[in-house]
Amino acid sequence: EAELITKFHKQQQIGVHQCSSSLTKRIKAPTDIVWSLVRSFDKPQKYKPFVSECSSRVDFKVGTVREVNVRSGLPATTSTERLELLDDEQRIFGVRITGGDHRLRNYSSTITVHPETIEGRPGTLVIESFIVDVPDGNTTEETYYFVQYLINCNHKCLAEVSEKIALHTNNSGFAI
Ligand code: A8S
Repeated sequence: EAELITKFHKQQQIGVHQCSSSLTKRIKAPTDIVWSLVRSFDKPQKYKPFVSECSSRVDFKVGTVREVNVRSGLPATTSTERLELLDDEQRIFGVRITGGDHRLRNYSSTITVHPETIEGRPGTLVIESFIVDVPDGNTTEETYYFVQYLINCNHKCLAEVSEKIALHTNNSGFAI
């Protein structure tokens, strides 16, 4: 795990008013299922519980920008996000937030998806790293806490959705 983080999530130089960290999640579903959800830049609402709508072209590629609407209850309504990295071979997905009505300036994240045997079955290790400015009026600790809470919610739902799909899919990969 530490090795994968060093290899795929090299920390950029972080500034004084920035914070950065990485979070991991183990999912009891095959890597193909998890990766197909993670890579769907046009439909983050498939697994992100705070996203209500997303306007992105279906034929997205690196450089494509999406506008995401956030559910009420959070200090945010919209987010403008650019696809920075999409590598289907190594399963690397990178997004940068370029604007929107929220407090996370210069937010950037990288997600990698790795096969791993869990309880003797094909499972998946997800690693997500982020870097963001600490907003004026907040401490670094508050910023970590807020972002980690959101990412952990995303990971929990990603696991639930993936595991549900895995249950309804037989070994040949066809839905039954
Ligand atoms: C992601 C990760 C994050 C998303 C955050 C941290 C966000 O969509 C939400 C609330 C905010 O205040 C900021 O990969 C923002 O989704 C749920 C609108 C960016």
